[in-house]
Amino acid sequence: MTSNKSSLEQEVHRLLKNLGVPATAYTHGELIVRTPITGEVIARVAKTDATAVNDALTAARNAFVAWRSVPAPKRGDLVRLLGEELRSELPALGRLVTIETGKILSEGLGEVQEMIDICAFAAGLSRQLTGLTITSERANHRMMETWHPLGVVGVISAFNFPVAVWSWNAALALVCGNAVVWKPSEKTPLTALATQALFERAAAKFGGVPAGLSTLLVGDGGLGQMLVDSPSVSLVSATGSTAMGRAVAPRLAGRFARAILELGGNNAAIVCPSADLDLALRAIAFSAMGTAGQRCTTLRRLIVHDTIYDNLVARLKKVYHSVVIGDPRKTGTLVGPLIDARAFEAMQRALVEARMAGAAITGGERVAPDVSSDEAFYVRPALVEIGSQAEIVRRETFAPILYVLKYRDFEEALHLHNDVPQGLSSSIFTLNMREAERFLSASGSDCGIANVNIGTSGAEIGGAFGGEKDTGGGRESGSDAWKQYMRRATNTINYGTDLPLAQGVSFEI
Ligand code: UN1
Repeated sequence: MTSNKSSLEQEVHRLLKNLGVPATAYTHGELIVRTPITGEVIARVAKTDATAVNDALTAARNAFVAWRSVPAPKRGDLVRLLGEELRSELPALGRLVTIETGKILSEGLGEVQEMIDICAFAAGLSRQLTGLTITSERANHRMMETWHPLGVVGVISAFNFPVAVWSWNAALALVCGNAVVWKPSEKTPLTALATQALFERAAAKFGGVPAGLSTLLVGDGGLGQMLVDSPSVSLVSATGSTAMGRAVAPRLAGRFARAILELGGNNAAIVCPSADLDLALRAIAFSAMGTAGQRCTTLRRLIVHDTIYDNLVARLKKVYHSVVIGDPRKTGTLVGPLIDARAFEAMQRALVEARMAGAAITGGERVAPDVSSDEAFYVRPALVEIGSQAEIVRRETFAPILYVLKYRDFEEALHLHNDVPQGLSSSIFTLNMREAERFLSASGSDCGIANVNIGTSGAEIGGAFGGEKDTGGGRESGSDAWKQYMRRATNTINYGTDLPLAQGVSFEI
């Protein structure tokens, strides 16, 4: 049996075993997992059935009731321990991220680093869940607000950041006193199983963690729907397409549950005449081609001033021709495979549509390095010069396509920039402070993330992460995103002997 396994499958099983995942979870299940590196099957994962989902939700609710009374800094200790487990298993989990998603090794490791960082952030935060005190209009009264744990938090995550997105939500949710139920992408259940095993190790070291505090549901979108519709779940944080968000949001609203939606991006950068082009070139290359264009923050539109257009585009073409595409495990590779055949087909359809809209395209073809197969899709990132913001440019295609547009006047650039349905991340490359400040102002970029002289992708965990318009409006990770995982109580305390009423109302009995 073992001898029939491919070397990748063997490696995956070894990694999972070392990370503490029982073999029964990945050898005999009905969910077939392939690596995008070669397209071969690397695991068969057991799906969670409906009864087990209901059991997990009941256990999570009970766990929440116990966990909310544990002092927050103590809860922070659990997350600190999780961070330590992640730190000690960074190489193994990072490699598993690479094998399961196809992102290059330094990005696989970077994803786990992002998890470690958010655990550190959340552990510190556990001593800073602070509310305001507010002056009262009444004598001998005091007002304040208190932040209480919320309930069960559902996390629905996508394949491209299969574990970091869970950690942004879970680390905060746990220190805020909540239980977490996680439905990862069915394309990436292995890294989720490994992360759950590391959580359980941390929980065992902590001791006395209520059963069901953090659980994993493996399966298709039906399980996500159960989370969305369950009255036990107070908040759902969902990452994925705008179409998914449109389906989820009204159902949550219908039962007055909270939503954090992190949906599609159509991120642009404006390159101004004064830009440092060497710096801009590197930033554009990473943002547009990195992760094979499969980040929600991927740079998808470049808006270039006509005086530097020819120079910049010529330099970009060289980079697009020479970028190393191939096995993401190999040092030197910068672009790995697309996640699957559907992603490849969507990319090709978008390129056909762009060509029909009059675009000139460099790249986009399938390249066949040694690892290529019928189930492994490597493409040269596409640079698409296009005269206007045609319909195809306004849609998010989750692939490495960079549409390049020309502008003459700064107002025109800002207009093009904001004239798309999505509003996640944005950048400006300029050394002109008026342009930079205008871009960051109320009449500048309309995105949740606006950067100067860095690319659109690769945000740090310390800031709030998310975007506006069709991106869904949610904020995760740093800053005060934690407040969404708690409920706020406003308290008024009378320490006097009279009962003055607010607004001067008189009510004598
Ligand atoms: C995503 O693609 O869903 O800013 C998240 C970034 C990463 C997160 C991307 N920190 O590119």
